[in-house]
Amino acid sequence: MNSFDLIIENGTVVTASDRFTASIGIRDGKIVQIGEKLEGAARVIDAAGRYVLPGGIDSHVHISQPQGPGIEMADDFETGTLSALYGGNTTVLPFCLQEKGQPLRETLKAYHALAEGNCYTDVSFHLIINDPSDSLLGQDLPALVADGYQSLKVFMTYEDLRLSDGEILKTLDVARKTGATVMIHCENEDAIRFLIEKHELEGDVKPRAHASTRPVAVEREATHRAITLAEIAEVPIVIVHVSNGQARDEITRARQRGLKITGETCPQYLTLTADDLDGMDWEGAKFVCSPPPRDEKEQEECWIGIENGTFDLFSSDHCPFRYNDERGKLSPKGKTSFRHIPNGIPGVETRMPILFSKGVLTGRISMERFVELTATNHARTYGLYPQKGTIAIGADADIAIWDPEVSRTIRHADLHDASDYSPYEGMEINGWPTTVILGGDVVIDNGTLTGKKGQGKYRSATPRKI
Ligand code: DUC
Ligand code: ZN
Ligand code: ZN
Repeated sequence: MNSFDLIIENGTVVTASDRFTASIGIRDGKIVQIGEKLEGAARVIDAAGRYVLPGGIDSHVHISQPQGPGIEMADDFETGTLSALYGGNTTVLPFCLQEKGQPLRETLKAYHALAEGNCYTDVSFHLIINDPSDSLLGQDLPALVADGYQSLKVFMTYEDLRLSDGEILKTLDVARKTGATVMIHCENEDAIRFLIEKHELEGDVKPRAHASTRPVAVEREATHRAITLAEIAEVPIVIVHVSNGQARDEITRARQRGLKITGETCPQYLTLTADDLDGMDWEGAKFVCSPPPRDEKEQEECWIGIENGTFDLFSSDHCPFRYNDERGKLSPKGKTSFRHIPNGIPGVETRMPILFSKGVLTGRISMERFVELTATNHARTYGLYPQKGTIAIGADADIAIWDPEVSRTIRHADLHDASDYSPYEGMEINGWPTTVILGGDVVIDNGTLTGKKGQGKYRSATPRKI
């Protein structure tokens, strides 16, 4: 009888802290041995010349989230996780949006029903708290955190989602007591409203105005306020999708004061600019997301945050809408003003190849830092470590084998999400994950899908230690 179901040999194994050549022995979905030369497996993969990394974890994706009337997100759990898998991810963390007044257990039940049997990767959920009533904060949320739903997002923007400072404080207080992890979307809604009205009065309604009405100051102020609220509530927080140097510096200063702030940035802030929203006709709508892409100087500031450790997480904020579609970016209402264009861009499949190509292969960051930014820190932050996010004995055998010699041009036609465009169309990329292993099963085999829908499972999370 074989000792292993699968051996991966001759590859360069990289974790957040180490790099070594070794064989990995996998049995019953777990990594059971790491050694110089292993023998006795049903299948052996020769990974010579390739990197053997923990499967990617994208902790910021939106899938099947209900939108306003007539608008539909492009991806469901099938297409969203399939696209994630082809981009080297083995776990994604989508958001479950609480409708106003909806009990959180009902919210979760609805998303579990959407995910069950449909996922190609493992999933774990974040909650979006939209209605922090006394009963939600007093009973429902603490019970759910204890049940393994340990992360939640609150918004400082979007008219129908934003929480007041008082509501955020009360939510943070629950997080302090329960060990929940709070992610905060930092943009000042009142300032945005003021600017939107001004631009519309001047007849400036094109997609580019989306960026002008959400300037850096709007994000910097809200980031500072979120950090201040966390300081008052005495709890760590995650500042998501940081787009610029000024917001990044708020995180740096907070850490210098001893606060535990986790920072996240995304590919769009390294590679896109507000000028992309200026496309012909309404093409700029393809790049409408919040916070918006900035300029080349701010791209560089975000790179600095990646290099110097201010950012702990590199996520996609995958939030896909179709472009040429009345239910997407070109909705009848969306064509009347930038303020009605659905916010969000696809990117779960291209997240890691972009950072690998533009960050690792250019020498800006090490392979170890790449692993930390794209897998390990996500597992640590959201209670999935060490089962996920590393290559170690006892961990889930979730592995992506990267070929640094592959050269590709990003074409949406080659991607697997259900949108109809990529904001990164035409970008030249070196390096791509060619083989992906989920729970010990080869699910992408040299670029060919061998995994099955439903193979990905829900994974509950462990709350922060309090
Ligand atoms: N901004 C968000 O906050 N969420 C989804 C997409 C976006 O652009
Ligand atoms: Zn957000
Ligand atoms: Zn988001």
